[in-house]
Amino acid sequence: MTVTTDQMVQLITPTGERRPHPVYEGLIADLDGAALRGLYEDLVVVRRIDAEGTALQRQGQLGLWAPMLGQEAAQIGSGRALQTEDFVFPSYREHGVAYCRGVDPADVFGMWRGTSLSCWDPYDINMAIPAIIIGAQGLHATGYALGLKRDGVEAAAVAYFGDGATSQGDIAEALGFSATYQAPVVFFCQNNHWAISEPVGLQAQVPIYQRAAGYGMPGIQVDGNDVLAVLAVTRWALQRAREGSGPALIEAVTYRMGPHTTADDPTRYRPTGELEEWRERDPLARMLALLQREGLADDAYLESVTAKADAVAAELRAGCLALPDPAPLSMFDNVYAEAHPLVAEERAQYAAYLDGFEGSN
Ligand SMILES: Cc1ncc(C[n+]2csc(CCOP(=O)(O)OP(=O)(O)O)c2C)c(N)n1
Repeated sequence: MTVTTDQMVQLITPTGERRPHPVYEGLIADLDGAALRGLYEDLVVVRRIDAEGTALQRQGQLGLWAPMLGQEAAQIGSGRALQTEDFVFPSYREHGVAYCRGVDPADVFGMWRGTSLSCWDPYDINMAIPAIIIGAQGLHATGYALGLKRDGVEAAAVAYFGDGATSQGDIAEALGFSATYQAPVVFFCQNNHWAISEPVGLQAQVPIYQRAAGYGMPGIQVDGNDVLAVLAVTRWALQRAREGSGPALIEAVTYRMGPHTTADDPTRYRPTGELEEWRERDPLARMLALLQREGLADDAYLESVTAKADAVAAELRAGCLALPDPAPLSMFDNVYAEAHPLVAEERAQYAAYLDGFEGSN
């Protein structure tokens, strides 16, 4: 079941025509030809980053990968709405957002390759490490946003999560608590239609964005395959959060075109024809059609986009293969900010265990 409504914000039709909107059109009025071309380049590059992740996993270089294929516009539109001082709390699928935050290519794969317990230093890019516990990041974002408010900092926190996460208590608590305290947090739900094998319609008896009303915050449903609409809507929600008007819930309606992770086989649960239906709404094709209509996509530009994607892919691959194996005991280093007796004991036990191997000294 596809839960969309006629309230869904859309600024580009699937065939690349501009669609007027009384509120959100004005929020992207600053985008000139160069900016539009930049957004398309971003979409192509992050699709390539994602494909590289899948290829590396298939070649045995990564243990696992969670593809974002199909969700590029939701991630680039929202990621490009962020300002440097905003702080992102992602799930495990936000590779496109990480790219917008300027992640070091060498850091993209650390957790997936098993050379690190996370992917990046959160304070390098103002983005927390990937959350594997479904929905936990909603609470982290809310707490961080309350800190921003108390410190009087004009910035916002953003929590990214999937449709399945809305059934998790943590998200319900985060929505309730942030509304009570008017925390500057934007809840960005990518409704990609599947929580592994559970279709969204099973758990969402009303469209997800409508739940916001019950918490006393605005809820907006946006076409998640329309990069301009997502950018406009996220700019709006972030700005009102930064200005002290409290949280908002965005539901970006998109589609996971690949498997849940490289360990999943969606042909076992996906109805026949659904993928083909969503291929017609491909976020990259839509933006390219817009550029072509507006005379912004000549051959030289398209070649430059391909060259950029090739360069990023080559850098990522090299960065991945060069990731150093960690010292085994380093996994105990960042469990707590300060020394902890239980961690110290576990470290000592593990060190003794490693010492027991022949040739270890
Ligand atoms: C608290 C918790 N329960 C269950 C899981 C197992 N799990 C991993 S992904 C997933 C589905 C998540 O779906 P959704 O929130 O829609 O995000 P998507 O993967 O589609 O981006 C589940 C249930 C988990 N990681 N954490």
